[in-house]
Amino acid sequence: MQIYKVFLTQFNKLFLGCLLLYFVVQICWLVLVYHQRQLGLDSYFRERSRKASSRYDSSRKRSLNRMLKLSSNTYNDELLDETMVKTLERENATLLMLVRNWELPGALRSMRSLEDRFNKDFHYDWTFLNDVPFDSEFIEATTAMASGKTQYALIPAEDWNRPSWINETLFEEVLQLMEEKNILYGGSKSYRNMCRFNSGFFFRQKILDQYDYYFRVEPDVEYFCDFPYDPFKVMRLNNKKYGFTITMYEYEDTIPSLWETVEEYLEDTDYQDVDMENNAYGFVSNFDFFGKSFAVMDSSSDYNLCHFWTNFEIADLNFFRSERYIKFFEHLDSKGGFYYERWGDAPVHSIAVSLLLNKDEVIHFDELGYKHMPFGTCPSAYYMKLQERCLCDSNHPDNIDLNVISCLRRWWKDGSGKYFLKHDS
Ligand SMILES: Nc1nc2c(ncn2[C@@H]2O[C@H](COP(=O)(O)OP(=O)(O)OP(=O)(O)O)[C@@H](O)[C@H]2O)c(=O)[nH]1
Ligand SMILES: *[C@@H]1O[C@H](CO)[C@@H](O)[C@H](O)[C@H]1NC(C)=O
Ligand SMILES: *[C@@H]1O[C@H](CO)[C@@H](O)[C@H](O)[C@H]1NC(C)=O
Ligand SMILES: [Mg+2]
Repeated sequence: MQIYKVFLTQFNKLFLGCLLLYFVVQICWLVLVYHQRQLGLDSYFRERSRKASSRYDSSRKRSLNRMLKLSSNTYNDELLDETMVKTLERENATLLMLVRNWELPGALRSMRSLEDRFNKDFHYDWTFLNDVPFDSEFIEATTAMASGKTQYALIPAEDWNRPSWINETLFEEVLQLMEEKNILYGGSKSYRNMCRFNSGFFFRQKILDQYDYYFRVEPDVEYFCDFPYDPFKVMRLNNKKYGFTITMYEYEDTIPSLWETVEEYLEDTDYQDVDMENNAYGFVSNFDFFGKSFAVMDSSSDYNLCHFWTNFEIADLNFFRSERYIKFFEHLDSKGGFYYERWGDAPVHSIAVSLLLNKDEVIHFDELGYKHMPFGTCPSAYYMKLQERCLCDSNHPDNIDLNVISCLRRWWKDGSGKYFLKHDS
């Protein structure tokens, strides 16, 4: 009996010992396997990480690798050809800023950005316009900031002020009404002068007679990337008359009767100046759904409210100087809508461009990142952004291009658009 008990406890001990040993071995095994796997994963990720971090070396060392093919979201690869890139010979052109003295800090910021990104290599003239004389501080600081010649001109009062035939009683009523309706700049008199000036008079300033092209610059804008080319040269060599970077819908409240005035102009002139076959009429008049997004703006006219954002504008002065543009402007001006409503130069330029030009004479500068509060555009081509030292995020919500309020996809479709969209639908 005794022996039997001893045997049993001994057996139990042995059994428990074995069990313990088994578990210990098992755990060690698991730890070992897990550790091995970790080691494997670590080296896997280390390798991945090493690859990723050296993946773009070739484009970083861009001076060693000029032949690199840039991926681009442009639809005209020739723009990035060597001949178009950085030929330093200047075109007949000026950088142009309408600006007030007190906007000096913003003017300097814009100048610094454009000089760094483009003009430091070219030294194009800067032309400044103002409805009052520029003060010496403004002249001194902007001249110091410019890499090219600077010149300053005073706008003649008759090109700036409200014409005497505007009904002052009606005008004051309208101002108050629009102010109450909280329409952007609805209560501002000077803003209206500015819009009318930019629509019908800037290109008639004597100081611009000596140029063919201008590049409009506003205070407090930013250019996100190095310019891969001289846009003026691109314009001339490709026979472009108007260039833009951002396009979007306009607030209808500012232009209730603009479109009917345009239609009246078309009838009055018997469509003689417009080539409905080849112009971009569809860009401003099509309402069809496009892609997944809807037009966010409701329009009560046949104008879909699309316009080029004119705070950025590179264009041929001869287009605006042309008889047909002047006729178009005078017709609009005679209705008083610049004052009785608040017609902006953006819809006015855009409608004129879409009617009077061939759509292939308009260029979307796809590669030029640009920001004017509150919107910007950033090239989506990854390698191009590296190459052109872009400081922007194409996936950021501020990037307007694929936003519902942008008209860019309409431009691709109804303007001189993306090739595959024009031909595959
Ligand atoms: N000389 C002068 N320039 C003006 C006047 N009003 C506007 N400008 C300029 O005209 C351009 C457009 O005016 P902005 O005030 O920028 O108008 P906006 O771009 O529609 O609106 P924000 O930039 O959002 O204020 C800018 O270059 C201004 O400096 C003015 O009364 N006199
Ligand atoms: C000016 O507008 C007011 C208000 O609409 C109107 O009563 C007046 O007759 C107009 N004057 C002229 C000369 O048209
Ligand atoms: C530049 O363009 C203007 C306006 O078209 C013209 O008068 C002038 O002669 C041109 N200058 C040069 C150097 O071609
Ligand atoms: Mg502005």
